[in-house]
Amino acid sequence: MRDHTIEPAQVQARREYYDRIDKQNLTPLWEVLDRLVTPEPVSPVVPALWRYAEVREPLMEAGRLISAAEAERRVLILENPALRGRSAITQTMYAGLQLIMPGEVAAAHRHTQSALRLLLEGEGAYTAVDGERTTMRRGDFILTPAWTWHDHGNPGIQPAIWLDGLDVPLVRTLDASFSERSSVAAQLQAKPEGDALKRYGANMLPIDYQPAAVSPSPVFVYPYERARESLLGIAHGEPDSHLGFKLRYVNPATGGSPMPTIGAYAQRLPDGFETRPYRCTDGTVYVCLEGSGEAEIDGELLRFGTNDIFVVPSWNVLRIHATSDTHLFSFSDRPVHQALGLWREARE
Ligand code: 1HN
Repeated sequence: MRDHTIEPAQVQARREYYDRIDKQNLTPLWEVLDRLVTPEPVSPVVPALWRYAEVREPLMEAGRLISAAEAERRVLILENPALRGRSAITQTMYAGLQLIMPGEVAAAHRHTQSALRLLLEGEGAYTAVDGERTTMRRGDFILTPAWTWHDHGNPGIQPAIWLDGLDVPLVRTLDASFSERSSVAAQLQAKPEGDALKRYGANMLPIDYQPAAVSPSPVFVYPYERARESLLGIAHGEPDSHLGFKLRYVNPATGGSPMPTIGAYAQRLPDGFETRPYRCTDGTVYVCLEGSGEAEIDGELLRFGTNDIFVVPSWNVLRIHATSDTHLFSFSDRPVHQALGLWREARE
């Protein structure tokens, strides 16, 4: 509302009017317009960090309290402190830590929410996506695109812990959640392990492959080994002053994001590197895969080490200071912003 001087009687008359129309579910726009249409994003989301060493213990405790079979998915949700009760780490994204103990399976289901996994600890577990298994190694980025059947299992001897990232809050906002449980716990292995990576992930595509207009990547796993090799292989060049060495994961058939609603990134900051102040509209979840550092988010300092997870809200100014050679994985709803013409960044 623009500044005007008004009489006390007028103030009173308006208040009575607002109270009256309130009962008809009517609200005057002029009282809320400034909060709706802000000159720049004003996110209610707050910067937050989860130290792996501190969440690992309660997660292992969940392993003793409830089976994967009973829980369906044994996950502790990383809730943004400003969004408690909403299963959200940003306004559109969900993050959680999932534990699967040796011998356990998490039964097959599918849903319209898109999901990613990033293995943090314990090797030997697998995720199966539409009939193809992928054994998860640390740092591997694995997709379960919308409406694909997926189940997990751990035939190994170590507990497996990974980060789940999903577009749950976005799909909820759109009221577009559908899901289905499979009649079988574990999908039949219709294809040998590694099939998709060979067909689609080697700078080649099947001769007659045509991606649909809105299609997720046909590659289900982006091995960390490969991403790491790329990050190290470009280290001879000049790092970007705001981003260090940063690459985005792509759908190899389109050059677009791995999934329509979720973008994912791998970043290397050499020891001692300090990024210049940077902001973008996509609130972003970061995972430290290697190294350590300090993230300064709108002036708040968060110290992170390996396997720690932190969240940077939309349009918050981010600076990262690497205190050793640091590799960060991150994900966000950037493809949604970009598809809708909403994405912006600012570099100081
Ligand atoms: C889900 O399907 C998984 O398949 C993990 O492992 C976390 C969080 C919300 C909704 C579905 C999984 C999930 C989820």
